[in-house]
Amino acid sequence: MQLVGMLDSPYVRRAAISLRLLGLAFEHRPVSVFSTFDQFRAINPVVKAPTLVCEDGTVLMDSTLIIDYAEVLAGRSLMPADLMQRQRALRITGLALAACEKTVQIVYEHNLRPAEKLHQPWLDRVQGQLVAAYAALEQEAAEMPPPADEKTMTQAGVSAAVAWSFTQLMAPESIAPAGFPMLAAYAARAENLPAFLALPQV
Ligand SMILES: N[C@@H](CCC(=O)N[C@@H](CS)C(=O)NCC(=O)O)C(=O)O
Repeated sequence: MQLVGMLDSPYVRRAAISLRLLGLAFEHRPVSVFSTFDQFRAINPVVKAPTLVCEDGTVLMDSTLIIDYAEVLAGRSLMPADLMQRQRALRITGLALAACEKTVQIVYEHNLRPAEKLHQPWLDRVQGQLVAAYAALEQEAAEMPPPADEKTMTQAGVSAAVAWSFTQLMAPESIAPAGFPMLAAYAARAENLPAFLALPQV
């Protein structure tokens, strides 16, 4: 099984960390959707990271769908079974994914478009959405005990920590850590777990 994509993508990283936490063996192939577009296209013509090449050669994409497959393969889940706990985990994971998406949109607007075509009203809209996602995540983080070890790590925790680290790496001017102390502390603790240290974003 091969997981294809760079770990500076939060989607690739959450998938990679999840596979490791689930105890699944996989080969990580750090192929870029930008600098090695043709190599990526040879693996997946849609050029989306992460891409999972399954043992039978089937190509999957989208981090959430890859994690869904991995959980069935592993026979266990990083999501709680209890309905109310599941509802909360889904909310946190959704907020984290929205934060990733908004950060990616800011990065793409700055890095992929010519400077004269940068559209400030769009950036302002995305920035507002990013702040809203992190404000809600900060509220949730106030009730998330920092992970003591990997066994207590859930998908909500993985996604929230990966999102936070990604935004701090790629768009630090967008979100000042001082305004989000609980989330920053949670992510710092998560980043010290073996699975996070083994799969660094840089
Ligand atoms: N919803 C997808 C988002 C994946 C995504 O957008 N990945 C980016 C890399 S961070 C990508 O493939 N970009 C290239 C493109 O969309 O053309 C997921 O969860 O995997």
